[in-house]
Amino acid sequence: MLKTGTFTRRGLGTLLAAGLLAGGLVGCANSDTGGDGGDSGDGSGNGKIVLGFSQVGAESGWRTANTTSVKEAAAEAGIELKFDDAQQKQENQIKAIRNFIQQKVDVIAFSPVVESGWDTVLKEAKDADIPVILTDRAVDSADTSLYKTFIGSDFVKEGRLSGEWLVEEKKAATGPVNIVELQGTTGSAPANDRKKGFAEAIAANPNLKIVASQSGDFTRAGGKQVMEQFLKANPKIDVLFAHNDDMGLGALEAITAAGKVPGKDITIITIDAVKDGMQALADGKFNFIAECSPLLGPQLMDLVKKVHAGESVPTRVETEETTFTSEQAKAALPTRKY
Ligand code: GYE
Repeated sequence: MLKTGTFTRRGLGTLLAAGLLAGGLVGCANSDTGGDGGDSGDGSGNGKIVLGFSQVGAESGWRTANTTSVKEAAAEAGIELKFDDAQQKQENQIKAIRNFIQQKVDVIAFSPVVESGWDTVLKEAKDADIPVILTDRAVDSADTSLYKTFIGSDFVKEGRLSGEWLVEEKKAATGPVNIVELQGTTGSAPANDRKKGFAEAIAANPNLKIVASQSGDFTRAGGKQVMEQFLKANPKIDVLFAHNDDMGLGALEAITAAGKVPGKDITIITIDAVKDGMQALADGKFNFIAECSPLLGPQLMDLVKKVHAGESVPTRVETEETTFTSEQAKAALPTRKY
C-alpha cells in the first residue's frame, strides 16, 4: 500500500498499520461486542477499558474493512468494544452516543455521518467526563474541546490528487472535457472535502468542466442510478469522478448498459482503493484511484488507551496513503488485504 506517491507520513501510524498488515486479517468479529465477557469494565469486573464505537453503517467496501479493523484491533488491544451500526442515519448515531454515556463507557469514538449538528450530544459526553475521539470523518463544531482528537485521512488532498492526475492526463486536450461527479453522502466530510480538492486542482485547466454533480450516497446502487441519469442528460461525458470505489463500480454497469466502454470512452477516477476497485483499475475499467485507508483500528486503540490514561494526544492524526494507476494496481493487488 505504500509503493508510490506517498504523500503523508506519521511514523507511529505507519508502523501500526504495517503491523496489522503483517499480522494478516485473522479472527472474525461478528459479535456486537469485542470483549470476552459481559463486564462493563466500569469498575464492576474485568478492568478492561470499555470503548463505545458508533459506526456510520455498512454502505461500502471501505466501511466493511474499517469495521473489521476496529473490531480486530480492539480484541488485540484487550479493549472491550460496544459497537453500534447507525445505518447512515445521524439520529441513530446520536442515540448510540447517548446510550454509551448512560452505560458510562470509558471512551466514545465515532465516525460522524455528516459534519454538522453534533454540539449538543458532544457537550453531554463532555459533561459526563467521557473523552470522545473522532475517527475517519470530521465534525464542524467550533468548540474543539468537545473531542480529544481526530484520526483520519486528508480528504481535500485525495480530491486534489485526483484532479491533478486528470489535469496531466488531459493536458493535450484542445476542446472541452466534460466531467460528471458522483458525490458521497450529502453533508459528509469526505464528500465536501473531495469535491473541494478536485475542483481546486482542475481549475488549472480551463478545458476541464464539471457538467453534472450529484450524490450517490457512497453506495453501488446510488452510483448506478445517478450515472444512468447523467448518461441520459449528457450526450458527451468524457470523465467520471466518483468520491468512492463503490459508486464507481455501480456506475460501470450504467456505462456498459449505455453501450460505452468504461476506462476508454469515459475516463474513471475514484477514491478508496478497496479490492474490487483495485481489480477494476487493474482491468482498465477505472483509470486512477486515490487511496483512502480504512485500517484505522490499531491507531484508534492506541489513542483510546492514551486518552483513558489522561495522556495528551495530538489533536489531528493523519493516515498515510498513496495513489494508483492501472499498472500500479496490478502490482499491488496480490498482496492487497482489503
Ligand atoms: O471513502 C467511503 C465510505 O468516510 C472515508 O466513507 C470514508 C468514506 C469512504 O463510505 O467509501
